[in-house]
Amino acid sequence: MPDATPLEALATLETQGLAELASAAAEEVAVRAWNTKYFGDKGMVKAALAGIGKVAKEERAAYGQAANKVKVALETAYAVALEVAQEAALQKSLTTDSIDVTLPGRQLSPGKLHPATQILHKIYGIFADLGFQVYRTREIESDELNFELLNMPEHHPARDMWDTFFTQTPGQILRTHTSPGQIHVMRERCPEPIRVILPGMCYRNEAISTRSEIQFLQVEGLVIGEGVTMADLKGTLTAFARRMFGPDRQIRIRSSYFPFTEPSIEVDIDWPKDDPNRDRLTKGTGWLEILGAGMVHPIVLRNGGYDPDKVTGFAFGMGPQRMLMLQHAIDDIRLFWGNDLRFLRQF
Ligand code: FA5
Repeated sequence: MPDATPLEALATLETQGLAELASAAAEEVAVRAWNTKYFGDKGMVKAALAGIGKVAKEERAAYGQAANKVKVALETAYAVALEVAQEAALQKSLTTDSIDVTLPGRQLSPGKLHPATQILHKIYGIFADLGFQVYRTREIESDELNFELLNMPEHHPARDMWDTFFTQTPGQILRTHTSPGQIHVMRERCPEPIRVILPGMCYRNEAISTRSEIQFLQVEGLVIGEGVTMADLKGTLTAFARRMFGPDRQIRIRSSYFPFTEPSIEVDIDWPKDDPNRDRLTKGTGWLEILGAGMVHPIVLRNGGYDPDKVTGFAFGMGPQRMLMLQHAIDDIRLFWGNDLRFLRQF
């Protein structure tokens, strides 16, 4: 008998393939094995398609078309056979397998708010009671608002206090603190009085350490109105510290420097004398810094649209994560964004 022509060989491949698939019956494993034999890397269909190179030139077009038809026919048959086999397996398991209804159900683990969100909510609650609204502003900020309008012109040495991430758009940066929000809210509300907190994420190009992250939360506060004084700032912060850390807490005010407040202060809180961690947390002083603050600089008031001869204001900026670290003796700020459930589940 003469050798089969290439076209005859294709026809045989198709009949043989269909017959073998039929005999794989409704068994998923057998059907998949068939697929490997015909469509695997070294499968027969692939070999037949590659065989076109050995076919005489004038027959190539016809061969190619026929080979593709065989491929499609076998693929279609496989898809049907697989579905039939899977359905048969399902029916079999439904009729013969039993379900153990006495097995205990899987425990659902309810989600919780992230500890950083929890402390933010606590801070919002305290300031809401003091009559503050929450005001949100953008995280990608202009150099103008982040620095310039806060009394830090280009080349001002105070800019060194905030190592900055720049974007590829000139003049657009990731905000290094929540203070540019002061300008946004002033320009929106002027000439009305203001009493807001501005929470949100800040970014600094700093070396990451146990106390410093490149991405961290701040809560800014801003109050503007007629006759607002340093005594109001002190009273507000004392009320906040007592609600946050306990009714007997004292605050201590030290003079400091920020270009956008004058005078500027830093605020420490006294640590309970009976806490064994007191020395470690306060470096032996008994006091711990929780925020920076001051009376809004007249230049900043003017940049916000207010007349510094008519109104005054105070502002403060705190780090909620550092406060949470203090309260729970968390010794590494990197735990916050580490996504380790063993840490997060404790809150
Ligand atoms: C400021 O950012 C000022 N804008 C605060 C301010 C606002 C002063 C309004 C006056 C008026 P400072 O760089 O100190 O200040 O940051 C404030 C707080 O943010 C710090 O006390 C600290 O709690 C937190 N903080 C700063 N850098 C980091 C960091 N890398 N990681 C975590 N928290 C940080």
